[in-house]
Amino acid sequence: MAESKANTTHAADKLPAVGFTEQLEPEALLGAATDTLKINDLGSWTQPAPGLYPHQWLWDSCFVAIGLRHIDIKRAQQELRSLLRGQWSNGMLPHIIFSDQGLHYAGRDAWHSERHKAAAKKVKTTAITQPPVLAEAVVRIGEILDTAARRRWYKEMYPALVAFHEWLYKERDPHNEGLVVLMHPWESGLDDTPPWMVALRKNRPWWGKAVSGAKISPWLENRFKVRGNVPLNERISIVDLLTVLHNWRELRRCGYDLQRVLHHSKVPLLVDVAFNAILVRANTHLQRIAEELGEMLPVDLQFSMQRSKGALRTLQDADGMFFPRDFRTRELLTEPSIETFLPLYSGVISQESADKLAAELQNPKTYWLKHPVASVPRTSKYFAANRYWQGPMWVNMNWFIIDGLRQYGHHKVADELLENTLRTVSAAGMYEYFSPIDGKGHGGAPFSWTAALVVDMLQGLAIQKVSRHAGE
Ligand code: 2M8
Repeated sequence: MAESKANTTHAADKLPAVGFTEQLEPEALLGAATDTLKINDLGSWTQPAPGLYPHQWLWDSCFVAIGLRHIDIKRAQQELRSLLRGQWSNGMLPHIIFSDQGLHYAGRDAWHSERHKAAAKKVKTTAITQPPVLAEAVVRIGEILDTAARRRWYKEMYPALVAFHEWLYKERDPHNEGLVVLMHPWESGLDDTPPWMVALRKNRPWWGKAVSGAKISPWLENRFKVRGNVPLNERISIVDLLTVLHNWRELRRCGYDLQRVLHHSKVPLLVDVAFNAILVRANTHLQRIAEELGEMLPVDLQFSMQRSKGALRTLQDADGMFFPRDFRTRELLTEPSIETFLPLYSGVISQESADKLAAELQNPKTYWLKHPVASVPRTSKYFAANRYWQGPMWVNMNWFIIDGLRQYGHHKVADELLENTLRTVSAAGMYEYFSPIDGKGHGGAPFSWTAALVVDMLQGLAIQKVSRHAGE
């Protein structure tokens, strides 16, 4: 207990000052967000949070670039360029590029990526990926460049994007369904979200229960440094963590090859909702980039992209909610989570589906708590207000949902969510995640994607005010 108290103070000490009031003070908030991005800037890329996440993560850097473009467009471009250092020759963009400094339990030497012939040569990386937000970040930067600079920018990023999207379909869509399959919860980015935990627990190693004994756990927790400075009850439990690590070991044994994993391991393989919804939207962006460059996307890729649009609907149940699917059994994993709302962002579901999602989103008993959106509904047995991906509000999820709501004309809810998110961060500071009940910040701090997306949302707020004013 004493440890978590001390650690909370330590994290808060590092936070750039904000108003820390319930009032939204845009200038103070912008200042704190900008300071955070500076503190976490390691030259050509940005660490998610000091201590806890000392390396470069794939989707974190994309979010960082989306915010940074408003502050320093060249540095934002650099953030994305630095991601390409890690790209494998088969097109895969790894979920982490390791720095030489700092420890993380997904340790840099344990992946044995270098044994893979396609692995990046100059940097150490993991051998799995993360949600494909890159095309979104490239286009958001493109939006504020003049035409000539945008074309140059698109031309530079286009080959890497095409290679990444081609890899996703070639490697991870073996049945040509238009949906890609994930081999590990870290690929989803929503690490210990209930559907993944349910699936993983089915593949818990025989020794899994034994290590839940109280005596061995503190040693293990220390060994893996999984929680950094964050209170223990806010992170994944040690038993679940060991199961995650066990599944990672299985992947390593199979050389991270989907076919081998399918035939030689029981590792859960999930067709994830959020990942695929993000991919569908990324495809739309990639298409737009290709058109602007006058390029033809590879034909196979075009077919896959087209298939994806309709395929997303196969993850929907009779009530209109979306769930990940077990790749082997084809059954939906009906444990509810925030993933259900990501198809709004994809932009390819029907208006009727979108309206159903918007209604569920605003349910005050489930997701729309005082500080929405809860990452797991309050009615779920997994709900824990402060445990990461099992209840807290995350700024990146809100950012996707706001965008999606606007695509389907739900501007009032989108406006409300935007203001509520900014007010929550303004009161709490630049934390990794926030209790949806009392708005307090938790996890790593100061946290980069919170800061970057706050910068982007503040722009959105300004635009919203201007257009409201014009409409009056
Ligand atoms: C969390 O994931 C890492 C492993 O990749 C961890 O739990 O240590 C997730 O929230 C993930 O989405 C995020 O990219 C990463 C860094 O912020 O942290």
